[in-house]
Amino acid sequence: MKTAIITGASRGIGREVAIKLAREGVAVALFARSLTELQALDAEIKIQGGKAIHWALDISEEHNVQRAVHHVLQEFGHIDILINNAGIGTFKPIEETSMGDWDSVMNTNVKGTFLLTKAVLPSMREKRSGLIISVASDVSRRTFANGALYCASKFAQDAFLSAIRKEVRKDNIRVSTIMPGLVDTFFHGSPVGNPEKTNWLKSTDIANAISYIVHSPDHVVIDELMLHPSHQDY
Ligand code: NJP
Repeated sequence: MKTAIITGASRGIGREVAIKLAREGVAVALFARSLTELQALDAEIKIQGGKAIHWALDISEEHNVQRAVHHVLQEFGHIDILINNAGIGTFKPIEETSMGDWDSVMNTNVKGTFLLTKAVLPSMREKRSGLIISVASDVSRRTFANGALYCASKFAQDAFLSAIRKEVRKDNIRVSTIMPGLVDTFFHGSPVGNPEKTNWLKSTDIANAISYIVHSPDHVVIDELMLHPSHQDY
């Protein structure tokens, strides 16, 4: 049975990815900070006949990331897939952006991706296979006013993953980066289903893209996949 760690599994894209992969027969390890939501999702997956475990953590804390990955290895025996999905954003003029904003966005989007990737690599290298899929953003490649911090974090995340792709290919580990445009999730505190988000991508669109990568044959590396809602002006 294939296994996957999914960060940011408590809601939005990560939750949808976890449900889809579990239905497809992947054992899923659900990571996020909100224990109650993780417990509910874990139970939902099990009711549907899937296999799940969960671990509540902040992905920017190295010790907790190491403990969580260790727990997954003990429970599942191996890790085939890491999905770096957890992420946050703040959107405001730079003079209003605090050190606290800087630290929380950079620590989640960049440091979290670094810590999870670093933690899973030894076991993937040992079995000479693995797939690391990360949800970056279309703003890993473009910028917009009042988005300097978020764009900087997503450019950095993308650059980190692009270099890692070259570093780990000799061990048969594939690294894929998804760059979505606007997705109707809970991102930045906005409820799912707000009328202005009607034409946005849905979490299921991103889950389908991730499933496509997961089920691609071993000799195929999907380096990058950018997708937008057809109505987005970018
Ligand atoms: O957002 P949301 P999305 N440690 O808010 C978790 C990217 N993206 O699904 O910890 C651990 O519904 C949080 O869980 P909790 C975006 O940059 C989005 O849209 O319990 N987990 C929740 O499960 C991000 O990388 C759009 O609060 C942490 C999840 O992250 C990814 O898509 C466009 C955490 C966020 O769920 C998924 O975001 C785009 C931490 N420190 C890229 N901090 C878009 N929605 O339009 C947060 O280009 N989480």
